[in-house]
Order: sequence, then C-alpha cells, then structure tokens
Amino acid sequence: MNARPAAALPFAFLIAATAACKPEPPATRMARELRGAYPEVATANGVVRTFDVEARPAELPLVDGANLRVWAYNGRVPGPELRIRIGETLRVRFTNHLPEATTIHWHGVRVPNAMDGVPHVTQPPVEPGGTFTYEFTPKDAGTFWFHPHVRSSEQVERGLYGVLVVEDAAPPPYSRDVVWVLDDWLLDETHQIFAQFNTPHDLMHDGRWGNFVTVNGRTSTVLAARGGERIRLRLLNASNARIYAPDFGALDPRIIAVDGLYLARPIPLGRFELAPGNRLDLDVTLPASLASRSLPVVDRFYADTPHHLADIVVDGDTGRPPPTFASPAHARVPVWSAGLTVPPTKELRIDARRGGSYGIEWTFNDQAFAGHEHHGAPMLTMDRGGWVRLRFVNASFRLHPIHLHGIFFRLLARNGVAVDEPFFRDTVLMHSKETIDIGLVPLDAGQWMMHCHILEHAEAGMMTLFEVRG
Ligand SMILES: [Cu+2]
Repeated sequence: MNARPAAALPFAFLIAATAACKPEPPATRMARELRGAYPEVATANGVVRTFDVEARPAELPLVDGANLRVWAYNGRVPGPELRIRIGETLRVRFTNHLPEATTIHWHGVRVPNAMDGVPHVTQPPVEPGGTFTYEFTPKDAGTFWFHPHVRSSEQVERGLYGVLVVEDAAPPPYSRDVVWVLDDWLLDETHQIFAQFNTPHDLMHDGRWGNFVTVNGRTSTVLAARGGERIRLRLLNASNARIYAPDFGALDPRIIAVDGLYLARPIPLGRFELAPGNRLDLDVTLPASLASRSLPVVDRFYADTPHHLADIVVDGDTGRPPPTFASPAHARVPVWSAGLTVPPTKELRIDARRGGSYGIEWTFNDQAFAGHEHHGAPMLTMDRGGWVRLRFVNASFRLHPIHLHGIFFRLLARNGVAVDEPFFRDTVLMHSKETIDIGLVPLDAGQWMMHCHILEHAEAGMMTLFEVRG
C-alpha cells in the first residue's frame, strides 16, 4: 500500500511553490513530506464484502467461564472479526436490538465523514429496532476496530466492540495471524457487570478500571504455537480506561504497526503503553529450539500490580527455522523535524471541574461537550492539505489518551522535548500534568471528533469537534 502514489490534488500548489525557488516555509515542506506516506484516496477494486451485524443483549461464558449478561455484536464478545482485503468495500448492515439507541464508529479507519458513526453529527442515532448500513472502502490496510459512539462508557463496557482487519494486497507470509483483544471487567459480588457507570470515583480518577483482565473475553487465553513459527499478533485495547504495557519476557517481539499503520522500520516492543483505542501489531518469532513450554504475557503498566494477560504455549516445532521474509514495516513516515519550529495552530488545555450531570466534568479549554445532540460549533477549523501542530496541555493529574477521528498524527514532543516515533498514531496517552505536541495533515473534509478515550472522561465532557475544510 505504501507504494501507491497519493493523488496530487491538494499538493499541486506546493509543487508550484517549490518551482518558484523561494525558500519553502517549514509547514509547506512538512505538508509535502506527507506525500506517499499513505494514500489520499481509496482505490476500490469493485469487490463488496457484506456483513450483517446486530447488537443485542446476550448471556455468554466470559471472563473465567461463568455466564455473564452482556451486550454483544452477533452474540459474541469480542464481536465478529471483520476481515477484508485492501481495495475491497466493506458493507455492514447493522440492526439495533438493544433497549436504547446506538451507532457504530470505525476507530482509526479514514472513512467518509458520513460513515463515522457519530450520532447527531454524522448520522441520526440508530433507535431500538432500527437499521443503518455502513459502507466504505478503507484507504489503509491494518488493524482497526469498531464500537458504539452513544453512551460509550456503558455500551463498550457491556461488551460492544469488534475488530476490523484490512489485509494487505499481498499479506506477508506469517505462520499465522492472530488477534488479541484486551479488556477488563468490573464485576460485582454476584459476578455480573457492576451496573453503576460514570461514578464520581471513576470520573475523579482514570475512569473505570475492572477487577478482571481478559484477552478475547477470557482470563485463560492460550495461543497454541510451535517452535519455528513467526506470528503476526494484533493487540487491541478495548478497555474503557485501563492501560497496558505488555511484556513478552524473553520473546522480545518487534512492533511492525501502531494504530493500523506500518512503522518506518520494526522496533523492539520495549515498554509500549497501549492506551484504550490503541492497536499494536507485533512480529513474534518463536525459535525452533524452544522446548515445549508456556510463555506468559504480562501487563506491567503499573510495576507493582502486574496482570497476567495470556500464555503462548509452545508444543513441538515445525522442524524448520522461522520464516525469514523482510519485515512489512518499511513505510514512508515523514520526520517533520521542523515540527517544533512552527508555532502551535491551537493549544488545548485539559482540566476537570465540578458541574454537569455527573457532578464532575472534563473540559477542553474550559468547555465541556454538552452531548452529541447539543454539540456546538467546532472548536477548531483546519484546511485540507495543510500541516498543523496541536498542543495539548494536561492541567490535571489524570491520564488522558487523546483520540482524533479521521486523521493519523505524529507525536512531536512530550513536555517540549522532541520525540521521534517512527510511526503515526490515532491515539496518544498523556500522563499527569504532561504537555504534548502532535503534527498532522488533515485530508478528509467534514466534522470530526476529538476526545479522551477514557470513556468516562469523554462521557463527562472531554469531547469536542474539529472541522476540516476543503
Ligand atoms: Cu481523559
């Protein structure tokens, strides 16, 4: 996909500017540097892949195997894994059998604005008994996911989420391609989902953290493998609020993609903070010499409270060394080294205050989102094709994973210190009292959401709209 030339439309004026021999302003140069990083438009090959998805209450053996009353897509948690190939058009015929309205948002997918699933902004909410057809051709291959954008802190927590995998035109020859959805569950003494949502405790802190951590809905997930295999392992954090730092022990996987897009080069996993919404594609090589053994994968976000996530259980070997194909992580990722020399286009200050329907509200620049149906004017307007620097100032002591719809961005700095991540993101974790700077070039017109992906913070006001003109 990275070889596909981007359409030249908004860049035509940049070529003219370059030809004029005047020194090129840094922002103009950085907008030009995005060319070819990822496609500007979707190229549909005419194949339409149709899926029927319905949301309804269900009772499923989850967590440690006891029956849990959940809300589920197609009677499964995680929901169905939608898998298509780049160039194909995804058509999802959605039916809502929940007792309340909902929508589906396609997290990380650069969709046409009308397919973004934001109620009252891009579509009417899908009422109980109602239907909506989502149809789009993804521009990017990678690991994405879908979830409601209505009362998300409850609907996602009850089990509504699924993975969308868009495969490359020629998928790299991994021995297997596996998805791990990480989530946590807050269960009460009856072993059911604790039914109070958006509590003052959750709002004052880092959202709702559960007392059970699961991979693919179970506390005992095992990936059965053989020595000599090379596995593509796609991780998604579907939790409302919990952050994971997965540790694979001696296996030392390489990161090949973050938030769907390939890196410029594979990098060691190290400590990667997988915040709600983030995806991480790992290249995991199991040496042929591994004796039969169980390799635990552990979350060490908080060093003093590690959580067992899952086990990779090696049983025998393939009899061959692991496949030696080149890593797919060789994307063109602009360096944007002049990013910090251009003044921020907009600064957004994040804080909490008393007020609102939950008693506490979270704000961008002292404004709390009044709900999708009462949304005001966008807080920020950007021109299509222009390079933009946004600064987020966390005036609070809490964690905030900042997510933008419809756009990939690069992290430029933390607390004013330049960072050089060789990848794009759609979600970045801000720590207590931290300031971050991100760079981006919007390519898709429309009104898009920007919000904290700690869903309780979002529900209590930490959402806003930005508009891309063009
Ligand atoms: Cu937050």
